[in-house]
Amino acid sequence: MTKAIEGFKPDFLWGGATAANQVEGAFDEDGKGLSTADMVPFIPKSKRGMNMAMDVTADYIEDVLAGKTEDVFPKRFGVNFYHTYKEDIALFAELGFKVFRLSINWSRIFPNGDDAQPNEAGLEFYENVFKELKKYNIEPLVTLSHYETPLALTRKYNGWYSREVIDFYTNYAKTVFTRYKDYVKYWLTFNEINVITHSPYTGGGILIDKLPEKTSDQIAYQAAHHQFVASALATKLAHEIIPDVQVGCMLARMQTYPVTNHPDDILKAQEHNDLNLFFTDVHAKGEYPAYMDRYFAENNIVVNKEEGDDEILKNHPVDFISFSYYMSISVTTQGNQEKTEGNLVEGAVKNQYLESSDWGWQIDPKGLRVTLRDFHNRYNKPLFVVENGLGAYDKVEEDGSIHDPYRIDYLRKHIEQMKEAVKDGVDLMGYTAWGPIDLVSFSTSEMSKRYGFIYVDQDDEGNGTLKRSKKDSFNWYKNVIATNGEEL
Ligand code: BGP
Repeated sequence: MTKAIEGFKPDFLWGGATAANQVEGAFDEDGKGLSTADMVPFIPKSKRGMNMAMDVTADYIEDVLAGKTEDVFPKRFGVNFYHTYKEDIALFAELGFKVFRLSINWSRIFPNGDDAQPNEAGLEFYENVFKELKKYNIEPLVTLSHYETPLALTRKYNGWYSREVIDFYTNYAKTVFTRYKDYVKYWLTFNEINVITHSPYTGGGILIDKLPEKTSDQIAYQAAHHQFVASALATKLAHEIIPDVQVGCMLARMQTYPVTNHPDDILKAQEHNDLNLFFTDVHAKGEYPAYMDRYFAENNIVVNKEEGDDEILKNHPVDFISFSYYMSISVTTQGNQEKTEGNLVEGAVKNQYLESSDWGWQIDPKGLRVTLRDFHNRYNKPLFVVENGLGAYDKVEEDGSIHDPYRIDYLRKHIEQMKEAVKDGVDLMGYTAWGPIDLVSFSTSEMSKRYGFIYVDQDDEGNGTLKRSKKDSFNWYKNVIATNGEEL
């Protein structure tokens, strides 16, 4: 008997994704402590590299705290979601969202990370947000840590490099699981956990200049181990505290292709993919994959594990796998190929078959299908695409309308490929487009790099009325959801 080829399941979770530090603002209100994200400045295009967070040093932080800099910190103002969440959620409901991904800003709950008691005002804020979502039957999908380590943990312990942070994180997880157990059944432990190897400050709140005798890789993999253990312990706690809970890990997926069919290129691409998938391998299979032994040995990396760690990882794998997908990467061993602009991966080169966004990210919808098929075969667990979208400049017409056919085109092509992957047999739970409402860019701190269906009137320096308005893509996505992806 042949099995019918179907589209998205009837209960497919359509929605959008945000992070507290990029939308909330109110960075010092109601008892919130500073987080690592609050220290990342906006620097005009002419003066900057790719990722501001990569340059954060211990001295810089002390200078900021002492008021010695004139830098602007766009993530501190976000788009005012802290005060406008009701209005914004009403717009998500109008879009027909089944799910809304947000993060809890850890420093709203534990201002210093290691406080004995949580901050009640912070707990109340998210409870109100969840109540508002419930009104519209929108499921929250909550990230516990989205580049928002409490700054005090960075200054006191050097962030996730210290093993002590595991306890603070699990205490925080236990606090929010207990408080929100009736509201939230989908959780993610760490956003883009692999980013720690590209930026230890972003992913782990770590100041590498404080550890001059260690390589960045040594620091990042040790800290990643602490996060793996913390993630497994949080998974365990969630399973104990919340009925029917589902906990996922979250990877910044870098689908990597070989540029040529030279066997060296094939191998190089495979190695790149392995280094990326290491993070999902540990979460899904509950153990370190053998290929990392060689990588660690050849790069003089020693990961210190404590007795019992392996058991914790083994006993508490994630229930599902989620990832962000924006672009694919190409690598080669053959000659000097033209490098891609503005992407985070060392050695990545241009793919002649792909176009790039205004920020140099190579747009590749079919790569999403490739990734989904690979993940399905490798893990055989439910998958969730929790970030995807096009960062673009938008123009407001005189009559206030915003025409964004480029965004519709990008999303349509990616959703089409997801549908193909589902027909290929992939078990896909849902899709949350990144930044359904315009927000502050993670990598550049720009407001003008926009992803939203909903426009926010605010510029890179924080000037504007903050008024929300619908772009053309708003009605397009609304119809996609209403037809469960039938009409694209
Ligand atoms: C991911 C992050 C998000 C985010 C998105 C888009 O890496 O999880 O926080 O913002 O990328 O990136 P950017 O904002 O740099 O365009």
